[in-house]
Order: sequence, then C-alpha cells, then structure tokens
Amino acid sequence: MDLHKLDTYAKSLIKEAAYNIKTSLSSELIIESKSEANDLVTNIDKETEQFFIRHIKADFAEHRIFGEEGFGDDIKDLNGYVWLLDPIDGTTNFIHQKQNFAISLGIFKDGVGILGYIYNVMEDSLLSGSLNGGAYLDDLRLPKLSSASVEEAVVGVNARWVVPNRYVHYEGMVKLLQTVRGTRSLGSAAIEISYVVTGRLDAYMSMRLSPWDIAGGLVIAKEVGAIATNLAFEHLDLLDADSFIVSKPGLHEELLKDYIQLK
Ligand code: 2AM
Ligand code: CA
Repeated sequence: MDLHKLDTYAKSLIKEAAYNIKTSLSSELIIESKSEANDLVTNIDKETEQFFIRHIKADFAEHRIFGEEGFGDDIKDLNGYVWLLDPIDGTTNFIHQKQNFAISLGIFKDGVGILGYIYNVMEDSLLSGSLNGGAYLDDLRLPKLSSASVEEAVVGVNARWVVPNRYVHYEGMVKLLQTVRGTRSLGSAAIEISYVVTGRLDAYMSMRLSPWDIAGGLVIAKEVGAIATNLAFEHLDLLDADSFIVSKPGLHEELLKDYIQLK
C-alpha cells in the first residue's frame, strides 16, 4: 500500500466529511443521549461515520473501521489496516457552541500508527502526521517540542477531575492547579491533543478516553516528540477506554510522579 496515496485519499475524505458537517449546521439536529445524560450523539455524528465507512469499504475492502458510533467492524485486535475514527470529537461543543469540534482519525497497520489526522472543522485547519514523516499543520511542518517545567506549564484538564471522582485522587490535582501557570479545558480531546502538538498547551490529560479519541493524535504527537501514555505510565490501550496524558517530554514524568495518583 502506497502511504502517500492513502494519505491523499484520507485527507480528501476528511475534507468532504467536514464540508457535509458544516452544511448540516443550518438544519435542526437530532440529539440523543447514549450511556449517560451528558454523553450525546447527533444524527450528524452517525451520518459522518457512515460516510467514511461507505467510502473506505468500497475502496479498501480489506481495511477495517473502529468508529465511535459502532457502524464499523467489531474490533478485537489491530491486525492489518484499521481506521480508528471519531466522526465528531467534542459533540457537546458541536451542539452547544457550533465550534471547537474535530474529526479525529488514525490509520494503523498491524498495531502501528502510520497516519494521523485531527481536522478542526470550523477553523478549517488540518493537523496531520505520518510515521517517521513528521507532523504538519496544514502545509507547515511542526518543530520538535522542548521540555517545560510544571511551574511554567499551561495544562489542559477538565474541572471534573479536580473534584472528588472515581478515577483520580483529587488532592493531587488541586496541588497541580496551585502549581501550574494556568489550565484550560476545550471540550474536545482531539483538539486538546492538537494544542499540545502545536505547543499551545504543554500537557493535556483525561481520566477516560476511547481509542478513537486519541488514535490520530498519537501518530502526530510521536512526530514532534510529545510523550503519550496512560496515567499509570503504561502503553495506551487502543482496544478499550483508558486514562490518557500527552505532554512535552520531562514534564510528563514530573506530572505523573508528583501530582497524578490514580485510584
Ligand atoms: P466525544 O465528544 O467524541 O464524545 C470531552 O471532555 C472529551 O472527552 C471529548 O473528546 C469527548 O469525546 C470525550 N469523552 C466524553 N465522554 C467520554 C467517555 N465516556 N469515554 C471516552 N471519551 C469521552
Ligand atoms: Ca464523538
């Protein structure tokens, strides 16, 4: 498989999907909740995933798709080519703000990330990366990240992890907030990862993300020297939900050692 051809193909699918999503903003959304009241899905999330699947299955019959809305394959391993897709990452933003949401896509071959994309739909900006081929924001090649200290860091973290919760000891998170230069919460994991990759945030963490939230970002993050693991400092699980941190090197170890204590 020619990586360059696959890259061109994936980019054109993303652009067309994004155009369809933008067009849909003028009509009324059908909103449903999934597992919990704040876990939302719209007809556009579903239609976008189906759009990708229709094209990928027609053009690459042997490729499999692991998508958030479940229209793809029943994925139990990452053998062969697997497309990990979140058609709309940041659905709450999509519904409430009509901005700050992204198409997140990672293409893996035998468990190795080969292509990654985060398309900020309303900003019309594409972050992309390929294995050993560097990372790009549109046509601009991104530099490698340098280290940062906790005191100088601006960290992406949701306020829900700084109050009592079932995943992390909140006291350490309070200490983190008291130490860092600032915190931000953008509401889309993919966009927060893209902020770390482009140096607008120094780190981003979440107690629970799914493979499609992070797959594209992982491929891109590696190309700029960002470190991504779960919060137990282990390899990320790309078949199930896991905790997550992506960070500048150095800062990553400091955050995990001194501030983040999982339950
Ligand atoms: P989504 O919008 O595609 O659901 C919000 O803080 C971020 O976390 C979004 O990227 C959102 O993705 C993701 N997210 C929300 N609920 C989640 C859950 N239960 N499991 C995994 N990821 C989730
Ligand atoms: Ca989604």
